[in-house]
Amino acid sequence: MRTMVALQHLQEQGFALVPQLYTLDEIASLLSCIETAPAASPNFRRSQDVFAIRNLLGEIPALVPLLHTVALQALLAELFPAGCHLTKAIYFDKPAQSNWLVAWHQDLMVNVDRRADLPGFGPWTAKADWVAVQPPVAVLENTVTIRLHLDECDASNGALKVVPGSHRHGVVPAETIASHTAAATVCPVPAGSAMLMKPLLLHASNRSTSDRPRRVIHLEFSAVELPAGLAWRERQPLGTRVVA
Ligand SMILES: O=C(O)CCC(=O)C(=O)O
Repeated sequence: MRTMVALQHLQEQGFALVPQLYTLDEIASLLSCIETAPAASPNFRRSQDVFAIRNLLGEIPALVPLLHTVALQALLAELFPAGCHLTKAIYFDKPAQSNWLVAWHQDLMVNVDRRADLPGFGPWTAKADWVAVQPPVAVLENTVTIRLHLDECDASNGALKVVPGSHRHGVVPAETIASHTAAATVCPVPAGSAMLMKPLLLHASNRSTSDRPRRVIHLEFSAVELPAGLAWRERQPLGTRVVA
């Protein structure tokens, strides 16, 4: 019932809170796994204002069994009754007093394994060995992001701000984004809880004015198979339903 209310809010507003998706013991295990991982790869980026790990599950495979709890599987089964897969995983910390702010945007790009000229796909970007592309809107509409909060998060330590319902406007031209943001709301999330989000939802976050960190595991799931010749760069079968 609790999940049904969250799913309805996700469909209508583009975001939803799922309280206590993970226990505090599970959160402690996830944090310990991240903190003890060797950090030599270029996918680890640490500065005074942000600590991020790209391709999180490729970099730290030991996180997979810790994340793939019965509660996560049950949530994914409700979100994607016919099954899904993970398409992207990032860890980021906005440390205490971080100056890192994120301007209003939608998450329009997905990471893929190569560049391929396909109808509806583009623009493309390539950085080092990473290729990203804006897929057709139907792909973005099928995607759900689960932001698992490892710390209590409120406006003071950079909680996400969102524009409710903005995911229903398709790709919003950059020059009109400002006309939507008067309706923004802040999304506080307790530790162990998750914020669900549609990638087309307009979102942003402020600098931290707090002495508390704001650590998040950001997971994207989709049921979409990309056209032949293109594959999700980080695809993992994490979302597949476990048949008893
Ligand atoms: O966590 C944040 O503060 C912003 C993250 C974000 O904008 C994103 O994941 O697209």
